[in-house]
Amino acid sequence: MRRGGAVLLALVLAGLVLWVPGCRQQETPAEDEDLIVVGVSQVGAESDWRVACSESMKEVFSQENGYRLLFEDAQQKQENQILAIRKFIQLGVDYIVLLPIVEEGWESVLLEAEEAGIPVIVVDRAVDVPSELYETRVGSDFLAEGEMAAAWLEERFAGQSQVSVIHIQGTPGSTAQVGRTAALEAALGRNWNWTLLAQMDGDFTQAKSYEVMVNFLEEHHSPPIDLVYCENDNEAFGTIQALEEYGYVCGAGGVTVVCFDATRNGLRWCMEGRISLVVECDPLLGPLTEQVIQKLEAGETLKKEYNTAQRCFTPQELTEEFIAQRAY
Ligand code: GZL
Repeated sequence: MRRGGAVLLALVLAGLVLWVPGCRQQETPAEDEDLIVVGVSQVGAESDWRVACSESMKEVFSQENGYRLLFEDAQQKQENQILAIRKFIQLGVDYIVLLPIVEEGWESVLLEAEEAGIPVIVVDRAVDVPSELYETRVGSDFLAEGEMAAAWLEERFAGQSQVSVIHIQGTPGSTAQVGRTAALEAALGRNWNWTLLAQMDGDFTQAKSYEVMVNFLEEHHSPPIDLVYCENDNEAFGTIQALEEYGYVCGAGGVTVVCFDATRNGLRWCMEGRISLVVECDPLLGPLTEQVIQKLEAGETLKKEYNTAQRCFTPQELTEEFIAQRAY
């Protein structure tokens, strides 16, 4: 019996998993005992991107595909992720998939997973631990994403004598925030005529970004703003809502707003012209994560990182037909 099968049995006996014999054609314990049990610790549901990412994980780690998925939503609290990992260890899952909220604070719990002999796969953001504590990371190159945005912005503002910038950051200490911030800060260093008016934490949510932008506009009596650099789509939604309430025009001839993710909603706001540039960051990480598990099952050696591709979108190239057919 796979270790995971013992987990399944334990879960059923503990009443944690409803054993529904009728839910499959030939329900046989042996078949279920062959399932690969995967414990997924997810950040939360803070953004459209995160919701799409979770759906991708649930879709790929299905019983039909040979998996038993234990999915834990941490409500954006690292302590809940650590509790979830410890639960997975106690249950003796076959694999732990960690989507870490921030980079720091994982060494002790990943040491526990290593001591339990459970492989850990890091997905999306990175963890700052000795590399032997996880098999690989599957996710984006966030610095490269930011550099794509910065290059477009330097062309957009070439020749403009003064550029006033507001920076809405993602969750402090998350790899997406670290990489996207580093790219903007490098651009600020290269362009002496760019002035950073404010750097505020939008925590990747629409509500927090709206709140911090309203507070800024109140406090600074709606100053001239040329560029708002938002570290995800949802921050752009909140920021633009606040700017428009204070009489700003966002888009051509007004405030240039750039953001990251390229969810359908983000692309729609860009097609309408309110967002000037969206940098794609693929949330559909389930299939790549499953490929990694299959490689581990086959005893294959892994690379330490598998990056997803990304591209930029501007209003001119977007249509409703194109957006509607997008997978997220
Ligand atoms: C990026 C991911 C970020 C998204 C946000 O890979 O970590 O977290 O950009 C999400 O939308 O909240």
